[in-house]
Amino acid sequence: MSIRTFARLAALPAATAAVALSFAAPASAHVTATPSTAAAGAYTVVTFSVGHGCEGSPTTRIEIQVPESVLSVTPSRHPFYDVEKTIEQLDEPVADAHGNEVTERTASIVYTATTPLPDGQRDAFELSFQLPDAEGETLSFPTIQTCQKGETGWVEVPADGQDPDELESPAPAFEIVAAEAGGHGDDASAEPAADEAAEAPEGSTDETVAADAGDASPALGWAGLVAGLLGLAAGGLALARTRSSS
Ligand SMILES: [Cu+2]
Repeated sequence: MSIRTFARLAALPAATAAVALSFAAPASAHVTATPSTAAAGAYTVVTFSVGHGCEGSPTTRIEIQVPESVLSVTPSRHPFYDVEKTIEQLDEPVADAHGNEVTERTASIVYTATTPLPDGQRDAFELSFQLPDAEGETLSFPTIQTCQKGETGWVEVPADGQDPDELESPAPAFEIVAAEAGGHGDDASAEPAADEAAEAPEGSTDETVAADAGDASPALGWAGLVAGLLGLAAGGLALARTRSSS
């Protein structure tokens, strides 16, 4: 009797420690969103990882809701899921990055498993899209995880100033950061659209930055060498002319 009581008392701190540990590192087990880049205006691929089922039950369906400031999303295909896009009409048409009128947007992406994802194995889902030009904005993707038994809504969004780690089932989210100097230049070369002309001052700044960057300097080096050789040739020519005239 007294031994059993002692065993219970001894087990208590261990149990408390285990609980504390599970609260300390919840993020790894939740549904998380990891962008390839979070730079404002950049094209990104966001990887959503699902770390476990619903209290032990295998996952059969994942629905990712797209935040309103993102218009169009392209999901990567997935061998174990049927992938479906849900489209919704916009209340008012908006102009996209190329000045085209857009009347609808991707509201959500739904992955339906052809083979359920066992609990204890992770899976990853990729969405490709252009980030809004909104440095400092947090993009939240409320996600519904449906399992053979039960469902988890990863839909909680932290209130102002609240630590997202305090939430029991936070929506996968990330914050948009400042635009990259080189990133915009890359986009410009890939898509020489009409809107680039309107952004001429910004574009010229990017070129200045690119000229200072390491990969541009070999070309500048060659240009300098060619210019130097031309100057030398011109000088030689002038010298020859001077000599022949004298
Ligand atoms: Cu979790």
